[in-house]
Amino acid sequence: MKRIVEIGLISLMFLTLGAVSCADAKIRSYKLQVVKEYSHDPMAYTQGLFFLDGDLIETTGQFGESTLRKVELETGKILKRFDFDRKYFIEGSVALNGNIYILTWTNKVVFVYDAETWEYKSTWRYPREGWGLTTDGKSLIASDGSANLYFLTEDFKQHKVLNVKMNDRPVRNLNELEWIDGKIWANVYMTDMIVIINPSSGFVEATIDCTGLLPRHLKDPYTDVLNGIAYNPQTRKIYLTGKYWKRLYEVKLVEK
Ligand SMILES: [Ca+2]
Repeated sequence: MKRIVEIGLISLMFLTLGAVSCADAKIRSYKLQVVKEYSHDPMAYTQGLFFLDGDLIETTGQFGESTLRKVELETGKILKRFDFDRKYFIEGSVALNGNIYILTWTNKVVFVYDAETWEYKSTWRYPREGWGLTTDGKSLIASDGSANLYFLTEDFKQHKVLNVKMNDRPVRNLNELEWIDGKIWANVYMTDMIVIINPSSGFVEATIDCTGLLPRHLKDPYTDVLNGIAYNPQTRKIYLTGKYWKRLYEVKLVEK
């Protein structure tokens, strides 16, 4: 009898666990509606994209091509540009509390610049590869190409690791990030998919199919993957682009 009760309890535990792990079962599917298109520098290997007080800020990667730039949205013109030493491969970036934080891919350092003047402030050691970076307004949130997101203080002390899952499976290759209305949006490297992640549970709540966003006639042999999500909280508009893309798009989500 005791054994039956135990088995019953164990079954109940599994059922409960199952119920929790299936909390992401209803994953919404979106496609894109392009609202407006803008020029984007086809020499920009986009790694970080965000708005700071209405200005579009971008960081670009590759050794010898790594930059921090302020871009005029309407024209794609580079209004301000800082070139990094060719030994650095720059990755994701974000602004928080008056600073711009910039990851490097494999250099194992993070740079901090004054958000207004771009005056250099500090370099921090960083233990892992840098990929994407965003913020919830309190923590820096970084990806490293795995299925983990790392929550960090402004002096790069890690205080939380979020495992991102979809249908109980880890979502690897999380790349450029953006915090939009309490959720984390992430490019998934080498795909046309963006996932919308619950920052508490790590569950993917929705996927966005971005297939065909950049039309074939705007592609050339250098055109690389979809990467770069920026949200302007002042206008509540969302922008997407890709590495070496000739266009940047304002988009809206449409339920599939
Ligand atoms: Ca971003």
